[in-house]
Amino acid sequence: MTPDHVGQYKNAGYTIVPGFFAPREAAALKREVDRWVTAGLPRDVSIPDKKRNLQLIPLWPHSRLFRAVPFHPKVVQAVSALLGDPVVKILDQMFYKPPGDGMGTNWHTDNAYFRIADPLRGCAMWIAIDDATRENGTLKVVPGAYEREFLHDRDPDSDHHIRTYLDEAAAVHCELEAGGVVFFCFGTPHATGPNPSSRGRAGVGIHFVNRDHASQAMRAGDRWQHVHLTGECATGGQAGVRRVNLLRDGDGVRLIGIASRIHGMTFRP
Ligand SMILES: O=C(O)CCC(=O)C(=O)O
Repeated sequence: MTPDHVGQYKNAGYTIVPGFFAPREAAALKREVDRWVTAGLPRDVSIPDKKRNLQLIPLWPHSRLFRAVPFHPKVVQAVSALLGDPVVKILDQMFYKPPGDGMGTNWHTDNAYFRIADPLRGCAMWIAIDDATRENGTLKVVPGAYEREFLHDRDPDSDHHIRTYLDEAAAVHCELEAGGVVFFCFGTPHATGPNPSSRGRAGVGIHFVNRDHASQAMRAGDRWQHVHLTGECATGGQAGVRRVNLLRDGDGVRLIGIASRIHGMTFRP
């Protein structure tokens, strides 16, 4: 993450970082995703008779590796530079588009879900798990639109998503080899295309927010994680730390425990 990347993020609401993860790291991430797909963990969230759009959310209960990813020094440096400290990770998810009938995810902004006042103070890190091209429906973003208010409706193609409608003439197709990353802020409209190709394509989205700009719902901690990456509550993800993070599972009820036990590892693929 260079100053140019940070400048582009602040001006355009997104930035693309090819090769963010080293090939060895990218291969480890893909192994995890392949394991979930083979085990049938992701759920098809398209409505019946549509093409398939498989989603797994959240990821952290399923993978020590993905619990560790936010603590990767490169990730901490990047989100700290983009959002300012203290940074908290709140969510992770994976979308898998099967070959042939893989369906895109329609246009939306993450702020339609998260609702923070300054859309630049929260971002997604979208990781290309497979090479992501225009042909297999890579991530698209609309530059410079993050301050606009986009109305969202129920997404007729999905059983729980919402969507907006926009003129996508200005959209940028973020083509990336596996391991490349797009950072985009909560206000940036984004979508993915269908995957008519002969190979599956997966992307992982991890969401971060500057804690001081979090919404009331985020502070309440019922729906999203509070994994402190920087600031006085940061654990570093290492064993032996004393701070307790109250992390809750998908039902929003179970106290998961001490952050060091949850995140007690460094990023070692
Ligand atoms: O990868 C996808 O299909 C959708 C990604 C996305 O919309 C998100 O991470 O918010």
